[in-house]
Amino acid sequence: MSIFLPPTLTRRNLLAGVAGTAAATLLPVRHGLAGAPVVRDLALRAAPGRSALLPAPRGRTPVWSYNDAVPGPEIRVRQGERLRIAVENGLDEETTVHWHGVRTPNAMDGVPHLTQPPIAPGETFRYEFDAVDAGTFWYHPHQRSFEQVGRGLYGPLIVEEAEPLRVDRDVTWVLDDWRLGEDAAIAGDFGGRHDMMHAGRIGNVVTINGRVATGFAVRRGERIRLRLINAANARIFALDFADHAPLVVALDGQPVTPHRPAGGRVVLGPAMRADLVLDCTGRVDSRAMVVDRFYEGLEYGLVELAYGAEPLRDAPPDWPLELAANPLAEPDIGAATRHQVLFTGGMMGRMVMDEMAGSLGRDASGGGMMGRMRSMMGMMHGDGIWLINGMAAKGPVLEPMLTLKRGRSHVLAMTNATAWPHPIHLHGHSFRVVSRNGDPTPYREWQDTVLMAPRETVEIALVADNPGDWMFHCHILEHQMSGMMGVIRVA
Ligand SMILES: [Cu+2]
Repeated sequence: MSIFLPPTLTRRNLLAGVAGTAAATLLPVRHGLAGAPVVRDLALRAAPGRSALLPAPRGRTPVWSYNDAVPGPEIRVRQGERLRIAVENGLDEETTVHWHGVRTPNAMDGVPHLTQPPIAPGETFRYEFDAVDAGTFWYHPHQRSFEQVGRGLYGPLIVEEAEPLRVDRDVTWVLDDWRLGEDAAIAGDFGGRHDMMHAGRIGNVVTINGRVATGFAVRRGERIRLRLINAANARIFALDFADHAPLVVALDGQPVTPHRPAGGRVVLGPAMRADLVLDCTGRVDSRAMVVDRFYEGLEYGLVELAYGAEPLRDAPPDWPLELAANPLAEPDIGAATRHQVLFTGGMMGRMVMDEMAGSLGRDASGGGMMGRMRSMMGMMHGDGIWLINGMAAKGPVLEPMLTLKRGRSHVLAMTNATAWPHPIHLHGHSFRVVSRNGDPTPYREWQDTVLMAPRETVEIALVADNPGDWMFHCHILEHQMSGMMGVIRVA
């Protein structure tokens, strides 16, 4: 581990604030004739650059970025508008852009070889899709993501509601985790076997909006909509806002019943987002550290809320907290077709499978899964480290692991028979998380990426209403690259 950063719990200097993404907001050109959707024309260029991740006097870090900024420019449009985005590849290798969480037509989903040919160096690909859902989304390459995202290629995509939530400030924090050397350069050991077998590429420097942050200026009484996006390859965050009690109002862009997060911590696996309503209830001139507590024994202070001397108001405002629902089709659980999905592999994977097959053996209801797990025990060989339903993905062209009948409701009963957490992402759809370990979830939240704990079973439900071949994979990018992905066909 490096001597520098993330900031320690005792750090009190506020020299480096949270850099806004606003400076880099991409201002789209608007078109729109009566009756036609408003079209937003945008341009992104992926290319090598340099970025000041660390405060001076550290040098700028060589990165790969969009429009010479980390994160890439915040794309901000209104719900119902059409985005037309020309992506130019200024890298020395192929790339694509995936619009994470946005329900695009299949051909616009940005998966190389599956939905489009990769964009060659020097070439431009034009993406075009409608912003059907309001919410907090993001964009990143889907080509060698473990290195391209890891070197800084990602940016926020915000779709505003027709009637946005009333707040004093709407703020985006894109979280990332970097593995930097003493020279502030990114360690070049992408795709290392140890990272693939274990928790993925965990770094030693955490940034908010591309900067190591120490202070975030707030005012007493202020209400902030805080949009959190986890753009890290592998780091999971569990943010504790000290004496504050933020309300979660949306997850993965989709509105959820406003609630305090379980245990007071906002947990975000890679690719996941949460919209919080943060009422700044601290005293003037006080400080409160936001602490990331996910990895036990490795807690650190992410950023300090720094109260100014002037209060905005004495008590939190009495404004509505509910967001309007997006136009998602409601799955009919009773009529749904059920599918089993089993995740296996990784370090200590054999041990967990033995243990889980044993406990399922004592539980008559576990029958099919037990047989499946037993039959898979002989398959833990070859160069795939992670498997879905006994298959480790290899190469760019994949046959579907499941076909979902279009227009129908489906339940995916997923079992994580590994010793590691996995954020599982389905492209092209949002799904309801309906149960965990057999217990109904309190909010039946819509997600596009669901974090599964080791040994956990999770049921998700969706209407398969977006036709095409869709990626289904772990968003720990080192797990994805070493087998933990598949294709789900909607036809
Ligand atoms: Cu994983």
